Amino acid sequence: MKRVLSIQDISCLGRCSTTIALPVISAMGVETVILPTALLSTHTMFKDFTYKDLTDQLMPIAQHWKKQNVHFDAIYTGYLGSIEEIQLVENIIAMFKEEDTLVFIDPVMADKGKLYSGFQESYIAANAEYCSHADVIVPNITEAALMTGNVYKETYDETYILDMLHKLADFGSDIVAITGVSLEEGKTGVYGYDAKNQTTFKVQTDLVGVSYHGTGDLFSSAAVGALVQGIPLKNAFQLAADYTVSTIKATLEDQNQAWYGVSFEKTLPELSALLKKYRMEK
Ligand code: PXL
Repeated sequence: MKRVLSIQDISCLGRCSTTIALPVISAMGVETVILPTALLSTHTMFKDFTYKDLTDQLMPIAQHWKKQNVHFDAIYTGYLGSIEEIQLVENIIAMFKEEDTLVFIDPVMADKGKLYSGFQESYIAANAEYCSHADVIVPNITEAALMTGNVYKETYDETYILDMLHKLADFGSDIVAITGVSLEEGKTGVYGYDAKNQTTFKVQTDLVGVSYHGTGDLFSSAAVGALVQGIPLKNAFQLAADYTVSTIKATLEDQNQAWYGVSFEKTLPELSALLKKYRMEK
């Protein structure tokens, strides 16, 4: 069985980061080891959330694992709470990265043109430098704009996206994929660049027109779960995008939906079906 290390916070209530990565990647038949970067009562869109920083736990936990000779097929990082944590996680990646370990970085820090609560401007440059340690990075448009120094735009054209893809590729990862890119009416998706082959790729899904918290984490988790099982890049992203859109639609239909996240539990059977389909196409 493949094994992924997921490094991100635990937001106890709110369905994001670890509470998405653990069930979603596990449901894809992949062992999911978690390294929590912080413990929050909820994610940061709630008012008055509690925050217990776990920076001092990261290295002792990693060193204990090192003694167990554990191997990770992928290391997936999401929300990291501080520049200090970024630096520690860089060391942890160096400790565990082997030739066949995929390093997948979701540089979580912002959306809709704004940094998430709690992040300072200095975090942007640190996150950009951190991306150089990845094989794959998946910023959303806001994160891409912040890290490249481009102006954040709500309406844009292909040139704007391509310019950011090339600038992001200069940070050093092999694959750069900007999420939430909508270049056609009624459609959204991922616009990617493979720096080794100097080729671009696009993945498209329906644009549902509502946005829910945690969809980025859902997309990344599904993409990691697919990639680590050898599903080719474009198919892995298509699977993740299809699963995310299907979950957004299911959330919209859910009479009892919670405002704070997606009802991804409803669509886990669909994820299994998608995985089966793409495994057969492999
Ligand atoms: O979904 C990204 C995310 C993860 N973790 C925490 C967050 C957010 C986004 O706001 O607040 C704690």
